[in-house]
Amino acid sequence: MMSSHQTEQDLSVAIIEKALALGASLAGISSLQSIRQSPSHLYSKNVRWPSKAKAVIILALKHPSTEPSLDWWDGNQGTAGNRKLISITRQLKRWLKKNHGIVANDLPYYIHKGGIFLKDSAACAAMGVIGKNNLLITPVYGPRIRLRALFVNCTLTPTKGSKDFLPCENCQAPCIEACPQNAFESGSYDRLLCQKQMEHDEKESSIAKNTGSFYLSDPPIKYCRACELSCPVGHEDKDDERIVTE
Ligand code: B12
Repeated sequence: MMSSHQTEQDLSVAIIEKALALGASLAGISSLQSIRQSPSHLYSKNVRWPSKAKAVIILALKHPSTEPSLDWWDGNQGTAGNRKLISITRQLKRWLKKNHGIVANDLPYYIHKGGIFLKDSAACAAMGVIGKNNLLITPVYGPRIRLRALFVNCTLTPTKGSKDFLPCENCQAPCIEACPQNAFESGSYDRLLCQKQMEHDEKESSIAKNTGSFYLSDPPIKYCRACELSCPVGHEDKDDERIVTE
């Protein structure tokens, strides 16, 4: 557990620094209470909350357009980007236990397997805001990041971001125009239309194989990223930037 001379804030800063040192592009912390109150968690009652969980650490990995293969779905733990995130969360989990006696649970991607809604969680940790494209937009990488999270059994100091970050306010929203299915035509995101595109992408990738399953996919599925890659926010090659706790 926390040593007597280490404050909760010191520990929280140390955790963020460790996550970045392990290869996360961004890291944030939120209380479980804030995440429970976020729109997707209020809307869906299917999330399983471990009884001892008190805070959530959220990690982001940049997925720049220059490295498209990070996002290709081959079914082996999803994508190469997700494998990297899994590796970082596992190392962070071991470090938390060994150095601080903190028990952490690495959360799965899907809600029905015990995961949480990651965009809402990252927004609660002030890592970015939900944009017109319905994605988490971060100041440094725009929406071109992927997320993963850990529950921990102790309270931590939530990360804070700038309240002035309003990336969609004066934007002409090229994301809306870019969608091949016009999923934003009604003024908000239409999940069914987006899913139609995903099914199209799966068929495209499965032409050369016949496994009968999309979960192990060779060649990999190259899911549409139009609403993400058209977003002008953030820079592809900018150095990693940390979020500070106050
Ligand atoms: C199921 C799922 C899908 C489904 C359905 C998506 C949906 N939005 O319903 C399909 C397959 C269609 C899909 C598509 C895509 N997905 Co997806 N998907 C998920 C998954 C597993 C759960 C999302 C979900 O069901 N949300 C619940 C629904 C009801 O809510 P929602 O549409 O997200 O809208 C909520 C938020 O916007 C929130 N909200 C709005 N304003 C605010 C403000 C604040 C302050 C807060 C806190 C919340 C908030 O309230 C809304 C209603 O609940 C997550 C991973 C995870 N565990 O979270 C990834 C995830 C959201 N997907 C992701 C991505 C990248 C994509 C795609 C670009 C495809 C791709 N190449 O990967 C598209 C983009 C779609 C889009 N523009 O939204 C990333 C998002 C990264 C980011 N920068 O935000 C995630 C987090 C996965 C990851 N690996 O990191 N996805």
